[in-house]
Amino acid sequence: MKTRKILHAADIHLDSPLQKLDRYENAPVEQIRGASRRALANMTTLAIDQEVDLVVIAGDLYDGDWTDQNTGLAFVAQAARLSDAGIPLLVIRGNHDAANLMTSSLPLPSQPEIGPMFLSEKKAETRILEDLGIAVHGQSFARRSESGNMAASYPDPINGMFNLGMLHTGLEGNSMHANYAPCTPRELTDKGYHYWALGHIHLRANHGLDGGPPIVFQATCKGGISTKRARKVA
Ligand SMILES: [Mn+2]
Repeated sequence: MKTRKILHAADIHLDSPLQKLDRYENAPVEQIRGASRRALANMTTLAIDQEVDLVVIAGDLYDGDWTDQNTGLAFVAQAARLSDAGIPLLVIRGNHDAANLMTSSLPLPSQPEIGPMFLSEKKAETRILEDLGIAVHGQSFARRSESGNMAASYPDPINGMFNLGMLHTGLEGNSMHANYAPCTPRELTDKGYHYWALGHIHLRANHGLDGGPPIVFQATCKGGISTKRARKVA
């Protein structure tokens, strides 16, 4: 099997207002406010420098509805850099940027071979990257709260391909208050995929079971945001 490089990111929370920052005297407010944009630009540079084959963003790319178009334009600029480098990008929406929260959009670079950058919120879908032998399965949040087990309706893996699942989830199977696509590592493992690209928890961790695929949360905004905030479930 040939080696392919996939960059998995999540929870960029682009232009997050970072509330309560003014409580801290002498906080470098301007520098911190730009942190999420720098994180996105750094991620893009890394993908290009490393010549990755695919970038996936597993939800909460945006912190919420944009206050103006500049937030969207900041993403379009980075998406265009990836597109110019010939790197496909797939994104799912999380609870912060659920489909029904977002009131405007901007045209994104087209990816005729694999379809729109954002995966559907209507049902789980599969995108095939034929040349790479990769199948990406995923679904966007339709609304801020998704209390159903979204992963349960994800499509079966495709034989002979590298199957990657994208899911925004709190990964709390039996929690009473699981509003974030509850499911367990066992259920994800049983899907038969080769990698689970999760989002929602801002702490890098692999929840993969012995003998199963990696089930991974990524920490984002490295260096820009305090550990306290980074540990918060958003
Ligand atoms: Mn989230």
